[in-house]
Amino acid sequence: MKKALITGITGQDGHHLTKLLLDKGYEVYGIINGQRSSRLENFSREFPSANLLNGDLTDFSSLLQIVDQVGPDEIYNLGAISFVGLSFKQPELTANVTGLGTLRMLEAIRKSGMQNQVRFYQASSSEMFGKVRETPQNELTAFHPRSPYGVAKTFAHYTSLNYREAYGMHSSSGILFNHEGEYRGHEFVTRKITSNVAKIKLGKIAKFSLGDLTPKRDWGYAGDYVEAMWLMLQQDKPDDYVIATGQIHTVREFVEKSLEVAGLEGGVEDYVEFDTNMVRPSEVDLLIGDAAKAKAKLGWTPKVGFDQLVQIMVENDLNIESKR
Ligand code: F7E
Repeated sequence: MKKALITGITGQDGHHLTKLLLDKGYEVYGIINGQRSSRLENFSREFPSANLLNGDLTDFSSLLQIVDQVGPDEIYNLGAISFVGLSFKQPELTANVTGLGTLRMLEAIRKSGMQNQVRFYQASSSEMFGKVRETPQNELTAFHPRSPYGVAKTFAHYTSLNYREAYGMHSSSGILFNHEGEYRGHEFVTRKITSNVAKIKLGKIAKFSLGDLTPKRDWGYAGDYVEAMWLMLQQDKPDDYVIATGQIHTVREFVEKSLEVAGLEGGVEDYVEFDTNMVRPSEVDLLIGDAAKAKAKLGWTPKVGFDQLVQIMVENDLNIESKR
């Protein structure tokens, strides 16, 4: 039975990946930082067979000890300060967890003498493209990050590449564009929209607030994207892959579609107020990915499109909100 170790296991992607790996017969281990949270409780309830170990990406000795103890075949490094807005407020913490955390995990693999056995997945991000140099973005597009988060992910991406080249490690990075779904945190714009639209539909609130409605994103479904992570680690050779839908929509269009799915009449301005606090010091205006390499080499294509994604999220939130 293969063993997989996941950092960030209780997050959105950790949730989908744990399900995928358990279904495939893996023994799943995850690192948690010892703090109780509703996310952790929900996760433990849903996946009682997943083994949760205390450790932290800011604590090298805990990572070394866990890698030694578990002896994993595959490590998925999903743990990060992943909210771009927060990274502007806590840039040092973001650099430490999201950037240096990756270095610590790779060093833990090397120091445990397992660099030839372990396959490593790094959760790289389209935020590395930031102020985009070309459209659509692919694996060869130059990076120009626009946030402390994007900068930290760029450091982590190149560190993963360096460990591949310097030590021959099977270390692959998925440059994932925005991916959403029913386990998305409420701080991200898609979930913020769908949960508030559900509350409006149920008469709990009349309006909610958002920042800039003009940014364009390539939104996919997280359940599809974790399959790409797994596929990367099944290849003979490590490599980097863009994972995206190739479809682009504005934040405004996400609101419009959500209102339509909920059956709410009227326009965006009838329900949304502008919140200046949500405007970022530097914004990423447009992201759209070209996942041709992933299609050709991994046989990966997204199954869920934009309309279905919004439908999944709105219906999920209507269900949750109707029980509260
Ligand atoms: O923002 C705008 C905001 O926070 C999307 C993370 O998973 O994907 C995600 O990063 C857009 C931005 O995601 C609000 O300014 C407007 O332009 O949902 P988001 P993100 O920053 O694109 C990448 C690939 C990652 O790797 C990240 O970890 O929406 N926006 N009004 C707002 N955003 C938020 N959060 N809240 C608002 O009220």
